[in-house]
Amino acid sequence: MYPASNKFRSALSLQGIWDFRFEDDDQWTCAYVPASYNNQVIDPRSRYYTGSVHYRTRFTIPEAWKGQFIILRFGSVTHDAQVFIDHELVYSHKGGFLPFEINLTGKVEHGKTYLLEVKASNRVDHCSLPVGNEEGPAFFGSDNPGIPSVEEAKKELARSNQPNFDFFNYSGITRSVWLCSMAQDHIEDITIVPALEGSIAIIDVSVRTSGHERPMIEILDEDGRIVSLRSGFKETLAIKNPKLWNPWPDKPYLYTAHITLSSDEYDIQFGIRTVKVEGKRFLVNGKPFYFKGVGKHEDSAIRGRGQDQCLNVMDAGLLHWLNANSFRTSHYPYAEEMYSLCDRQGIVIIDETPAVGLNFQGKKNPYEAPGLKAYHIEVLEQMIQRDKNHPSVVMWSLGNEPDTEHFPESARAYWQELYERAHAADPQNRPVTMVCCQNDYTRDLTTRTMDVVCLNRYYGWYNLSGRLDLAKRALDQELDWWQAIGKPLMLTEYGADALPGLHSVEPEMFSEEFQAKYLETMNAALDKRDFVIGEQAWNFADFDAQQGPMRPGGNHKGLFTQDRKPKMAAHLERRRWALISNWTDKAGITQ
Ligand code: BDP
Repeated sequence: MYPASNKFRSALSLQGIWDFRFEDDDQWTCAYVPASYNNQVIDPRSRYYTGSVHYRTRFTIPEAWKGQFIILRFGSVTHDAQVFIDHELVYSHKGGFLPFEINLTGKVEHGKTYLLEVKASNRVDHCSLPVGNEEGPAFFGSDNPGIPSVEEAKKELARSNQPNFDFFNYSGITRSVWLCSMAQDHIEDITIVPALEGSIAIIDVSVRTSGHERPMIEILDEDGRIVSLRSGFKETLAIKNPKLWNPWPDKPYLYTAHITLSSDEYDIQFGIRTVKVEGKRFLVNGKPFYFKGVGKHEDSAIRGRGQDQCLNVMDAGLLHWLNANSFRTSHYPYAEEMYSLCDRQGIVIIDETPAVGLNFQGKKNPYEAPGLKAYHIEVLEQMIQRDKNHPSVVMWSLGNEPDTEHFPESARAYWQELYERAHAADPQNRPVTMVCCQNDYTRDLTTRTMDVVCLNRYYGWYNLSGRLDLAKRALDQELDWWQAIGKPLMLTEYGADALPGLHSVEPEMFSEEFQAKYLETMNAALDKRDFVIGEQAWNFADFDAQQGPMRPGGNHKGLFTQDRKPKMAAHLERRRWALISNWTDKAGITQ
């Protein structure tokens, strides 16, 4: 559970400037935690370093924590972490986007100061998530296969980090580090499942504790009034005429579950809302919902992928400004604080695992990587466990743009198992999807098995480049094909790079005019289709990517620049989305 401070619990943040060094250095320098080190540490190695770096700080266990249960919690370390206390290895963790906790109870003395060291590795490979490409080339290398001198030089690439994904491989201690204390008898986990029966909300609350005492469960409204209460480990509570959590601009009403033991208490905010796929519709609170929004990244100029609450508040505000209602956490689970903010701001989230890059363009079957599936399931289940109570989360994305074309049978078997695991792991049983790469869709056996068909399409950009007339025709033809599949569909990515300030009288590639025209053209194809339940432009803002011939200073498909200034396309979407209600029912049967 997320760290809390109250009359029984303490959470001390270890944020600040830590000692930092690259693996082979003996000298320490400084790095701020939480943040990626790549931009802040001015060193020629910082940007494209491959391997491990070390961080070091000291912490003291307060005298007042005697007899308490004590944990050290990392929001995330990208990608792999080894944690040492006074030079002794106490924990190893694989994966860069989810929290981990180290139980220090009984292992530390009160009043004593300890040296905390973290060794963080940023290597990615065929078995990591996100996926690295051991052979190279990088995602956007123009590698002209076959040139002997290039082939010779490329052998060196295999030794370095070759991300098989289009975002910068930001590394380090990227999210908050907390030292937490609570009573030995404490609340370990809370699960909340809301349902609606007419005008009554039925709320199942399960509480797991470390002891035997029955917890008290109270539900408070936004004015702090108790609206329902019971004691027990697994209880059903009812609220008459509940106020629902609805996406902005409706009110995202939040109740608080206040759970108490004689030695502990924990408050968790939750919303009463339901989600369900029915026929061609995506229902939120029983009403057809239309996704308007973007794919995002955790990305900013100085902190890199480092947790940044100020930026999150600004981004949520800009999503409102756009008249958007949703985003996808492309291509990894984001910092927990963003989900709580979206609960409050009424922003709908498609929550994605870090499974990006399972695609080697047919040169290799990605599904044969040893141990990958088991690890993927572990990450998926941990993400669902972490985010299960957030009303903002309405759908799980198992991964982004895997190969479903060259190894269609392996793909179907692999993703089917993950799909089932996601449904089984989610107490709220939200819809599950996997985001489909632009490919020969007629060969794809997987995408159609998901609850919602989610497509990333770049007609007019990576193919039929610049020819929006033909791009529209091609998208239309493909949408005809999906229509016959009979599932709800959304575009989870479509867009064009626009270099901010580059203009052209006629829309030409890389100009702001082209980006706006591109989105307008594709939107027109979506508008005609009753089974299209949403549109998420790629991307919210320009973001940093691996260097390459198509990435001048990063990926420029943002509606905003990296420092959040709107491009022409942002104004276009803002005008468009003002006219599309959240509750647009394109199939038109209910209204
Ligand atoms: C898609 C990927 C996304 C990329 C985007 C692009 O899902 O990560 O950034 O294309 O090329 O293939 O801009």
